[in-house]
Amino acid sequence: MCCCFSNFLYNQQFVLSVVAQPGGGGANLDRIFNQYAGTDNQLTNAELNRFWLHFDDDGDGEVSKSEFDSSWRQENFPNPQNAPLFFLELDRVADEVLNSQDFPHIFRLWDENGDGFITEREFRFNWNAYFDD
Ligand SMILES: [Ca+2]
Ligand SMILES: [Ca+2]
Ligand SMILES: [Ca+2]
Repeated sequence: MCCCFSNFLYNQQFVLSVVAQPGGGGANLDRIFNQYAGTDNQLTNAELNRFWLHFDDDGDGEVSKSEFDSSWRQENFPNPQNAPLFFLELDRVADEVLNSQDFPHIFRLWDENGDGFITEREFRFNWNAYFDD
């Protein structure tokens, strides 16, 4: 009984995750969101900063274009041929690096209702808008 129920749950989850994948990028998206959002299922400013800084290979607090391009490819994120363009979109304070000057702007753009948290819906919507071709 207990076992059947967990199988049932597993199947439900499986079906949901398959349905939720638009064009194959969905699995990555779920993984990223869950990894950084934590148990409350919402991204704070600090949590989104942590996501951007995971591109910072040399740990100098700034994401250079080459760090961004190579991490984007390594992570198997969508449309790596467009990574240079994504970098330009994210470089809100245009100085050819992504750092703490840019992150709050990106956060505000992605936090659609301005409540200080990015929900999975807000994240998915903006991720797809910015990074799908
Ligand atoms: Ca760096
Ligand atoms: Ca910048
Ligand atoms: Ca929000």
